[in-house]
Amino acid sequence: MKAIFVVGTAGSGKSLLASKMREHYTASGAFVASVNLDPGVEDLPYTCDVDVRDHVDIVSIMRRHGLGPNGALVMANDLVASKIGDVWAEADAVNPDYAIVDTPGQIELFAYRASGPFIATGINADERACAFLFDGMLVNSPANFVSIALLAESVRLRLAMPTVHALTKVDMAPSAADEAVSWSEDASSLAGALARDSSGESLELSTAILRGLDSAGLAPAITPVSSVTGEGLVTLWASLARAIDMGEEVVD
Ligand SMILES: Nc1nc2c(ncn2[C@@H]2O[C@H](COP(=O)(O)OP(=O)(O)OP(=O)(O)O)[C@@H](O)[C@H]2O)c(=O)[nH]1
Ligand SMILES: [Mg+2]
Repeated sequence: MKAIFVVGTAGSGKSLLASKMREHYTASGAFVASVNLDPGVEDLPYTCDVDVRDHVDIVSIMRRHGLGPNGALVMANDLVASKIGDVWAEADAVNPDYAIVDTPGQIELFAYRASGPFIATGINADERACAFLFDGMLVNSPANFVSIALLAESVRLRLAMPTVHALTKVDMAPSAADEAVSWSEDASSLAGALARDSSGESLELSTAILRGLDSAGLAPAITPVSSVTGEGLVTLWASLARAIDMGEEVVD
């Protein structure tokens, strides 16, 4: 089994992209299991084969602990780690070629909590890869780009998986997407945009972070995609295939 984790900030397009990924691998003849790790989601745009909501029930958490929706969501996300063994056992029983794992919007689960790496390494997969999504609607300034790139690296640091970066929703803001892609390809154009857009301490800080990412070879190459028009998806699938192969090389 190969496992692909779809990770990104809340609303960045994880679930819709996970549905397109399912369609892609199914069309290429593979057996796919879609795994939902988001206990708070109501509707999913794909058929879910393994669902954390069968193990963590947010409505009963609200009732039992007298919590509102936000408090219940925080508690539900904490409970995901304690139930993950059951979730992965179900995925193992399905035994797909690909498990596509849609993750919760609370990205701190993977970026900061101790349970993130535990969740990610628990699945019985031969190879793992991560698709990290930059929300096309958030990457609207060079400082935001740097900030999300740093978050992407925090997640990579924790999950230690080959990672591809996608810029989502490019159909909604095509010219901003072009700009963000040019920043991802050329650190000096990003540095120039930072200098035009900010000053003082915030310019110093964002420039220092960019320098750190760039000198470590970490400035991410991002593939612009739209899950609505399909733009860029073929390129993303190709990068994902390379990332999964990279995992195989590491294992060998
Ligand atoms: N126009 C456009 N809308 C998109 C695209 N991808 C996602 N959306 C929309 O953006 C909203 C959020 O998408 P989701 O796939 O639910 O995002 P998510 O990251 O799973 O959200 P959470 O699980 O709540 O963190 C939905 O209304 C989607 O239809 C895209 O490529 N283009
Ligand atoms: Mg979602």
